Amino acid sequence: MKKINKSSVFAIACTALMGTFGNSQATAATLNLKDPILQSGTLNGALFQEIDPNDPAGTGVLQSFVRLQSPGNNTVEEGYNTDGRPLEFDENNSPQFTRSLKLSDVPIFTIGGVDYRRFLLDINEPNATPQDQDKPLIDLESLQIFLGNAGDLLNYPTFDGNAVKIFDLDSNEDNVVNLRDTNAGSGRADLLVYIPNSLFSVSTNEYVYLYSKFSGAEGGFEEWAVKVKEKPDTPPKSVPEPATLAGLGLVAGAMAFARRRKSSQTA
Ligand SMILES: [Ca+2]
Ligand SMILES: [Ca+2]
Ligand SMILES: [Ca+2]
Ligand SMILES: [Ca+2]
Repeated sequence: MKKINKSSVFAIACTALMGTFGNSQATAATLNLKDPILQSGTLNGALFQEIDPNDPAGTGVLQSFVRLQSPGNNTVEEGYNTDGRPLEFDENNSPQFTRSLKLSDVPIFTIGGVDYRRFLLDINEPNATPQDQDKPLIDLESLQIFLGNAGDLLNYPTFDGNAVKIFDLDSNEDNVVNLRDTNAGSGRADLLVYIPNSLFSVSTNEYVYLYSKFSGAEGGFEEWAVKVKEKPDTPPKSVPEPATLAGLGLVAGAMAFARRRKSSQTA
């Protein structure tokens, strides 16, 4: 189980309190993460945290389990992950990008003593233009998570009775999260979403279904992932540990130096 560093916990805890009190009067709560000032907050029990462009978290190749793209000039997109075909909404048809996801593959992080399952979102929106400063903005209108008894279920939202909804951003009111494509382009996550792990214990179904809906969606695809594949620059396992290599190099260097000194003295 991974731990989050204390400063992030503090930041999340503070914004959690702010969010709780700030939203208590609203009938439709909005978590505004589009402005640089607020980088994290809670909405209906979920924690949302933007990834700072300088933070190495989220770098590498995202292994998406659902990829969405608004069709044509439409700026609304929705969909969910499954191995089933044909797909119902705006999902990418490739089994590499839209596929089943097992709960055991969703990592658990402990924040402030509470366990959460973590999902990554990569937003892919156009850059701002002088005419339209809002192009990089996008709104997460819906986020629902289900546990299903097979990986190829279809027919959202009932899934023919084979899935149980365990989280709904809108379960109490019509909530929305305002977002910005902070890490421009695709291939780098923009947002971490933490869902309380306790919610996942209501069912023994092992397949996770994540349905999301965005508005203000333009340009490239949005994708959800749980894992980032590191760039393939790590050495193969047969190579000795770096410390061993360094030690050998030092010994060899010292021997060569001693030999040179000896030969220069005898000359
Ligand atoms: Ca991005
Ligand atoms: Ca946009
Ligand atoms: Ca909503
Ligand atoms: Ca987009």
